[in-house]
Amino acid sequence: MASSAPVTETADIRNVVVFGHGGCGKTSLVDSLCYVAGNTNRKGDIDKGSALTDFTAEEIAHKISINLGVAHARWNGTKVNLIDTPGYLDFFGEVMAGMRVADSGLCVIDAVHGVEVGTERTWAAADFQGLPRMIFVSLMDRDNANFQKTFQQILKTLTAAAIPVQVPIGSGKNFKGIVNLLSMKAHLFKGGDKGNYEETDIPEELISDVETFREQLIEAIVAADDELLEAYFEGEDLDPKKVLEVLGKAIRNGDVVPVFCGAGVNSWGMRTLLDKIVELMPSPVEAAPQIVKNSDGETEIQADPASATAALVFKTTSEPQVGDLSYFRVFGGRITNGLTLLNPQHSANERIAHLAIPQGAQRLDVDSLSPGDIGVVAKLRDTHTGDTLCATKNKLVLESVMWPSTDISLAITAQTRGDEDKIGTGLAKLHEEDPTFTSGYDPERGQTIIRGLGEIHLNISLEKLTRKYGVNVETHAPRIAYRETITKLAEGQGRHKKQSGGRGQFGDCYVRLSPLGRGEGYDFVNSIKGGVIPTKFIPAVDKGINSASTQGVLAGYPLVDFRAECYDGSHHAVDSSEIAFQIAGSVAFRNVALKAKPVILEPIMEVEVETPEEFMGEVMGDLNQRRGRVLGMDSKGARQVVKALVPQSELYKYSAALRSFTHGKAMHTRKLSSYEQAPPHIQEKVIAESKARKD
Ligand SMILES: Nc1nc2c(ncn2[C@@H]2O[C@H](COP(=O)(O)OP(=O)(O)OP(=O)(O)O)[C@@H](O)[C@H]2O)c(=O)[nH]1
Ligand SMILES: [Mg+2]
Repeated sequence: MASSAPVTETADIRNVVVFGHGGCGKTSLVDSLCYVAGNTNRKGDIDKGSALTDFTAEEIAHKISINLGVAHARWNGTKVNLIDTPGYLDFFGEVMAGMRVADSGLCVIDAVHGVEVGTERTWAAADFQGLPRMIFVSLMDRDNANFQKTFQQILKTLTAAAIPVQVPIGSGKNFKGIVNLLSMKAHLFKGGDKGNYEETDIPEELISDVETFREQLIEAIVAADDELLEAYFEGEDLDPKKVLEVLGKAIRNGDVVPVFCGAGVNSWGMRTLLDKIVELMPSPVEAAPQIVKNSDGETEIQADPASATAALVFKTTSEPQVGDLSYFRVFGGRITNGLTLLNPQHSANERIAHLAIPQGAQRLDVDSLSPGDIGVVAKLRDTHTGDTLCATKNKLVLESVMWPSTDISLAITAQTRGDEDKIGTGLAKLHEEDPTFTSGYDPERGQTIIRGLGEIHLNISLEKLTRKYGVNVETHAPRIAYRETITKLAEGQGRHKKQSGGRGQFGDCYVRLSPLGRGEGYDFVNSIKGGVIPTKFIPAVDKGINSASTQGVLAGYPLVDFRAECYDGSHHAVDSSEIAFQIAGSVAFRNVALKAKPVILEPIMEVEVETPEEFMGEVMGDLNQRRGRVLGMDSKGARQVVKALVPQSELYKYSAALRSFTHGKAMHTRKLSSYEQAPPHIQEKVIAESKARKD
């Protein structure tokens, strides 16, 4: 029988989410940390497709992280769970999921490019989650790596609490080692790929720089503790153990963010980084209690074996040869293999068979998981990402992940007739794996629409659909949800009369339509005098007009923002009925709307583009071409933020265009702002397209 992985007690666990801009070296770092710790046998390589936490076919093909990945490094008796997250903001949901279950964060920043848009976005998410943090300045071995410059950007754009605890010795090809500012020793890297180093005195030429940094570090630490502060001013030697303890507390309070440096690919700096994660980062015991919903309202649970059991499923994967896997973090109680847990959100009992801890794609069987640990289990029947698992007799629901909103969409059609059902099943499975991917048939547009965080996100989701479910789809621009409205007051009659043996049908109304302001919707006014239409039939007229307005008179788009006033009419004592007046109302609507100068409205998006200064000219020129109107500009660190109103129809594939002319350095967000009258040539086009569709 294969032996089980050791069970780690809560105090010996660190849950660290690794985050940062795309391509800054996170996955290589996680791989190195696990390799140096001896928890993997081979050093993975992104370019060879062998990195520990990038193992899906899409990740290997594109050489980027797409899913969060979990691996662990056992170091000095502690299990460091590393949650490697993607840097491309198209996969931001994974970052939010990783942060939700971590107790601390390691922000990776590439020493060549410094702080980038993805660094800032993910940093803000860590702020939101209240995570204590460390920073690792990576790629110190690359040409043009610049620790000082990167550090200044960190101070300016991320946090004034950043303080180096290491400084590099050399950079680029001359990167040789680091000075540890806590021990005041130099670590000169030896050859080999295990990150071994020789401890020596600090090189002469670095001493003055190092002393300045050391002083800043010590002052920041002693400021967090009265006893240390006094000892410092008295000129006493500071107890290194006490210094570490206070530093740990300052990090947990967010008063200090220590900055490390190195190079993941050759394992340089990994050993000290592991030491410091273990010594300084919080264990689940130190994490704030979780608020959970229960039958009485709310209660708190803690990472304690005696606490009520609750685990949050933060990731689901579904691979053809492997089946469904659920990754979860235990927040309270101990979970043992073979236990049956309740999923309260889906009222399902789930048996935890083959309890395991993840190591990249691998699963290592384990007998039980302590509170705070991260596990993985196969074949849960009704459990999806974001669900809670709790004891069957103590129903609890943990707060789910804050998923980012999805605002990019594409229309799809099956490439092969008859594949529609398979596509539907596949799309639903993709959503179970990734809550930021959604899909559905939109009756107004008559299209199946997929939605996500960006074009890369959607394209890669479709690659998964093909690989896993064997179906191919074609993509199209989603039809724009145009609207119609009227621009002048008009009035007229709607009459419905039918006499075909037996009881007839009779309804007759006069209606006045007048324009309302954008977003004001529909309003009905009854000004019938003397009962020419009996009161009981008035709601039918209203209903007839309202339902007819869902198909406008120009191109069949909903006609909005108008008032209908019913001011005259007639009825028949026997033949009048609700249905007859409803039809009369809809006839009146069609007659009058045509006379009220109808126009097409187009959706206008509020777009925010964040770009380095150097691309401002191109960004503005391009927005102009897209009929954009700039609302304002703001600087944000070294970048500019442009706010503009742009018609939705001009934004198809905008993120790909933006990425291409800014070399991936800019990003945008968008949200619906309003509807505005489309220019005449667009109106003509929309009307012609609608006619062509009808024909
Ligand atoms: N020279 C050098 N190259 C590195 C280092 N770390 C990573 N790389 C290379 O940089 C590229 C990106 O590395 P990844 O580890 O995939 O970066 P990432 O941050 O995980 O990327 P995403 O997850 O896609 O955001 C790969 O080609 C790596 O081999 C390093 O320390 N030095
Ligand atoms: Mg990665």
